[in-house]
Amino acid sequence: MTPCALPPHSVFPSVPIPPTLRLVRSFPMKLLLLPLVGLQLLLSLAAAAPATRPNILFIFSDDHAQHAISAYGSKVNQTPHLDRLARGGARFNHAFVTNSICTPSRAVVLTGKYSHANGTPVFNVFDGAQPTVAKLLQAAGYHTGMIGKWHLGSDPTGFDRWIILPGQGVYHDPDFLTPHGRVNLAGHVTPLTTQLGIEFLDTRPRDKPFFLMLHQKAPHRAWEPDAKNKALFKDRVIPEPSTLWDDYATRPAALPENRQTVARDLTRRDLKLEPPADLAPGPARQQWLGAKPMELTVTSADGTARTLTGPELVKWKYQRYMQDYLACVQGVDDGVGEVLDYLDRTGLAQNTIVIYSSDNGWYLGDLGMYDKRFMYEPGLHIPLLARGPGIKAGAVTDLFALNADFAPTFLEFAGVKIPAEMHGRSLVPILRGEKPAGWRTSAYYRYYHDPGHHNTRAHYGVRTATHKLIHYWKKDAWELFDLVRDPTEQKNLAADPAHAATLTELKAEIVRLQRELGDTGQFADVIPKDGVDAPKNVPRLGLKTVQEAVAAMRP
Ligand SMILES: [Ca+2]
Repeated sequence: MTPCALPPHSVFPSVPIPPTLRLVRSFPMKLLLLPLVGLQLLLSLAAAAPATRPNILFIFSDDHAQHAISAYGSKVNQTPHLDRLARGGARFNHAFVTNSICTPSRAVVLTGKYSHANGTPVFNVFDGAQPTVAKLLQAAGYHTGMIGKWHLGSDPTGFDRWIILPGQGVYHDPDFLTPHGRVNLAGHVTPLTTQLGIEFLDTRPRDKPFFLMLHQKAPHRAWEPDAKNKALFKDRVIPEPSTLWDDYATRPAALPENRQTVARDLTRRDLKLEPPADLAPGPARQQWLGAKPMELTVTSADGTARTLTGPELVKWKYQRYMQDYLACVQGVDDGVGEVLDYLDRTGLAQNTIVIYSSDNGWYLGDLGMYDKRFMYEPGLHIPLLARGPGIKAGAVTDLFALNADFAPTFLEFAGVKIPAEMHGRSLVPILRGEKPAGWRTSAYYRYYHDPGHHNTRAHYGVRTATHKLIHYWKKDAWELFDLVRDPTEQKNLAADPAHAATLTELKAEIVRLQRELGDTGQFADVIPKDGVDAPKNVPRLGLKTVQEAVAAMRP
């Protein structure tokens, strides 16, 4: 099936009529010629869209831990639809983010370049004038779309149609920005984003392959699932990770001062505690919700009240956090299922590459934390699943992928030349089941947002198949881990003479990678100002249906 193949129920209204055909249609004998026109149109469509160019559907979520997907062996949840994607395609065990936070990651995905080269190392506004994969695919004849969480501050460029959440967006009855202004949609953001994606596909021009970036907000903090999934997870008891009680004793450089711990840093808002009835909306109520309770009275199902402190309270907080987080993940998984069903139903599945990933890693209570940022394994790893024409079903690889590889991968699928300045490499050969010669055996990472929202210290580092070296450069503190013997990174070996050779070798590897990537410390000392959450002064277009919202996506 070609990209322009039509589902049985399709009609032609969105296909533009070339000027020559419009002349033919104005001829007095037009009624007699109409069947011919239809034939010519079909022939011209077939010529415009060769069968070799697949559609590309990139489904992206926000803060979805790799280890919260059952295809990756999750111990905490089941994700049947993502598993279906994994079974029908390829799974990367070691897909890494290059800077584990929202905005920078999205800039890397669009440009194929590390933060120091794309200019967005923190939450600063992305320069949309630079080349992006969307622009390249659009220029190559793809119909390009961007739906959902964007979080880059500037308006999307390179998209034929776009509808994005303002800043972080909200979970319930969200506003979206379109080229014409701000629209409001009723309902929960996750199913709404899915429906917008399906409506986009349904109304796409049939004479072009499509490239759609379908970006879910979930499961980002403050983890507000829809009612169905909230009820599903309300009483679940989630297993605790082995490192929930990590005291950081062997890693004093940066971990002890982090403010993203389950024990101390979850707020009443995070824990969905109800403010006192007499606390009217306003600053006092916000302050109440933002407080971090260290003692809490909870009521059990049998009606008995208990006051929790210490480890008992930490256990309770972990359960509350994880129940809502996983319920949000379930919404994302449901949406993946709906989109896969749509592709199957319309026959699009045969010529559509579907890729699933998330913008950064995530701590499921691992090392005592929630959130991302740190280069430890849960923060560094991201999900990466892909299926479609040319992708080997059931393939599982340990080869290292980076989020900087996504853009080159999309381009190779589309038959578009990959710009030399992109840092990433195309994953297409690996997806075919090959092991490309000279594939990377180390991965470079750099995080800048210090102190940021969670007092996370800036660091860079390298990961190999067996080791990781992290440098907190503002403190000149090094952490070396043996990932084979110590996969949860509990023991820093940097000062251990027995590992001095490895330390020297990995320091040299960091220098080599920084040179190769052109990282000369562009944002090492001074980081740009945050700006992606600034309010937008655009017309308010009011409450819209999904169909009306998609109609407003065209510039
Ligand atoms: Ca994120």
